[in-house]
Amino acid sequence: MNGLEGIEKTTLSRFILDEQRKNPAAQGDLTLLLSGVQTACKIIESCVRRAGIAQLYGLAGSGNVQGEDQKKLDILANDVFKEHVASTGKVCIMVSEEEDEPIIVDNAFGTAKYAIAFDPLDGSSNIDANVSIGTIFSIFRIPNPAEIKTAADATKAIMQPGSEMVVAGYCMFGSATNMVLTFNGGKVHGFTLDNTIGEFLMTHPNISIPKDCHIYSVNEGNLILWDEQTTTYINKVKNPGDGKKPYSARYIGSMVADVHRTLLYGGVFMYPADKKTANGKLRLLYEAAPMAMLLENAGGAASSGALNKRILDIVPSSIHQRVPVFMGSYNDINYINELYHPK
Ligand code: AHM
Ligand code: MG
Repeated sequence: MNGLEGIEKTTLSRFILDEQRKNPAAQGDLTLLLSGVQTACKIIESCVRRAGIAQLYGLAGSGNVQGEDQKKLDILANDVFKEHVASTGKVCIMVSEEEDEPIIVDNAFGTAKYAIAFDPLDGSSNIDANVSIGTIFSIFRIPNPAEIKTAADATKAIMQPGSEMVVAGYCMFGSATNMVLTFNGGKVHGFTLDNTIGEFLMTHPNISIPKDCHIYSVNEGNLILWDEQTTTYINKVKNPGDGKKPYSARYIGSMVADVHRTLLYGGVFMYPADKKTANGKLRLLYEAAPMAMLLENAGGAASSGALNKRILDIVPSSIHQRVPVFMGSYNDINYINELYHPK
């Protein structure tokens, strides 16, 4: 007995190093890149926690490419993420929700093996109310790093379907700070930031989503705009008939928080296409695809509904492309797919 029993020993850094050691050919580039991501998330968490005191709430007075108002924290998080990821020298291109054009890191052309897409602070509408928000990221491998010579080459290299992603993850700033990530084909692990030592510790190893669960999560204020299939599904879960218990509604309006709950408790999170938004609201490269990989690797499913594709199979046609999103417990997503595409 040395008094350390019961204290989790697996830090996020150690876990990532262990993953690197599984591949004898690995040269540590991804490890370094993830360490940049980790540092960025710790700094963003500190800014989020201090926002009220440091007068970081409110609008910055600008708008982003999606035509949405930018908050001061949106801009700060974007700057922090870019700085700490680009300085690793391991990415030649970054795509951010906050920037119209791809962010080109030309001093890493020819050598950087990776590309990253991110939403620096998702759930912006919740920032000023101190409701959970988070950072989402997806990392892709550059197919031929030596051939990247121009911005156009780098942009082409990141336009990959989610199924090619190397790592998907998010960091949620809630009552605690959780980093949840998965390597392609691997398990999903959750880490909690221990502020007393400044490290993420593994608290949720091998997350597995329940196959069924009675929770639905959607902005029901859009109901009159939905298509027949989405309407049928929601009516069914609210009125299952045969004396069955109706589902409970839970909607935070921060994808990170709604997906985090879905991973842990099960259920369905959705942002469908509707009569106003032909492809829904959520962006493929840095919202839908990374969350889809996390859900699938945890045993769930993620569908684009009417597009008749797994979200992970969609090849992006533009960096800010939107897609309809239905993700969560396997059996429910299967049922939604059957509604869209009856056999
Ligand atoms: P954001 O990236 O500008 O914050 O927008 C994305 C967010 C998601 O976190 C959330 O699921 C959705 O928008 C909520 O949208 P709505 O307010 O229409 O329900
Ligand atoms: Mg977002």
